[in-house]
Amino acid sequence: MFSLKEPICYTTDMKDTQIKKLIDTEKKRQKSVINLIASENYVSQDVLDALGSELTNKYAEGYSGARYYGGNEIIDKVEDLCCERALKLFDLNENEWHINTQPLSGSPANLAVYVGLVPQGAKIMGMSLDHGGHLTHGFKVSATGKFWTQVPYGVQKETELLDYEALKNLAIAEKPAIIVAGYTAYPRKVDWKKFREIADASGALLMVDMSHLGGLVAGKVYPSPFPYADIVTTTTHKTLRGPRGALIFVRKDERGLDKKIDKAVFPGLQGGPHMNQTAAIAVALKEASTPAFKKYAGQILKNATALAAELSKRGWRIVSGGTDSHLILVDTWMNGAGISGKEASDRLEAAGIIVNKNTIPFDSRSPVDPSGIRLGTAAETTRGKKEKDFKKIAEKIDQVLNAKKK
Ligand code: DSN
Repeated sequence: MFSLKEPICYTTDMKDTQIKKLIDTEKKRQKSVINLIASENYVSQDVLDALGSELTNKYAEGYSGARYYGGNEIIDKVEDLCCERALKLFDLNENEWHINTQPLSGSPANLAVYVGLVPQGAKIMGMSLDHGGHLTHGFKVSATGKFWTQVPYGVQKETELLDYEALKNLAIAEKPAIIVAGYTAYPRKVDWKKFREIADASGALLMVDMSHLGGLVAGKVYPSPFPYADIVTTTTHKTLRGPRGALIFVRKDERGLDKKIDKAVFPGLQGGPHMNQTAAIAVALKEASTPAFKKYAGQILKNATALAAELSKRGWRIVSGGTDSHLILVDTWMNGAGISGKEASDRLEAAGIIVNKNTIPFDSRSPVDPSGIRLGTAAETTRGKKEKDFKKIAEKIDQVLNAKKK
């Protein structure tokens, strides 16, 4: 059974002593720090066992029941089970939703959606990276910004929240082929229904990248995008607490989006799927369907609220004024009254608290040394921490960041 108390417990008996030593040292590092990286988590022993299994030996190009190599009878069952569990976890009907479990991670999953559905050169309307979007939402240094044209959007300056009316006007004016909602550094609730209306008003497809939110949606503590989206992508290793990997959910209808996306994943972009990874995702999906996981998801939110409130009480500016998720964006620079995001992140790391520096909306500084840090509560909640622990973490963060000024 998955233990919340000691999730980092894998021991190996490897003969390669160099690699074993590095793994052991990394395990020690993971145990010894407070991990507030919003996109990380600690997987169960069962997930690690599946990842380290003999399934890695098998080539399985194609999809269940239609492979290019022999010997895939058992592999088919693994993929079928993973698909079944993914649909069940998010209360989806197999007549309405198709699932592809093969993308190797989040970026290839998003790329596959565009390769399958968006004509080259057409417009992807996605949030700018510096406002909380992702590279694969059409940013210029990503392939998604080279083969397609991004129509960037952001948050409102005063509220640091999405302005749905402005988004609607932008979409109607630009006519993107696809609108991407779901972010890496937007802490608040997203109104998926409003995005559906915007997509309908502009004739675009609606894709939700819920990579950060997968576990929160599964635990029913964050609104589900499924009633509104045409396509939903998610990584499996963030709040969902599985191995690194990704899933693409596609609405099944006369448009045939599902078939186009399957073809884009294989043979469009990938060869053989990593079936050890698929099995590990299946394990995580089962774990995420338990009442214990629902409680875990709720605790993630309580912890994030407690962390944000305590930091705010201690004088730190929380972007958008708070959080509705696992994620908090802290403005550490505060127009020069505080310290830069890089300095904050370096100081915290030296004190055993791991975070990432992050731009804040309308940042006056550069992305390599921005004005803020991003914090997340999913990993430490897996280790059993509660609100009182996060209050102490906030106190420690405050001490470390303030030390500069003293
Ligand atoms: N790197 C992930 C994150 O930290 O949000 C997104 O890919």
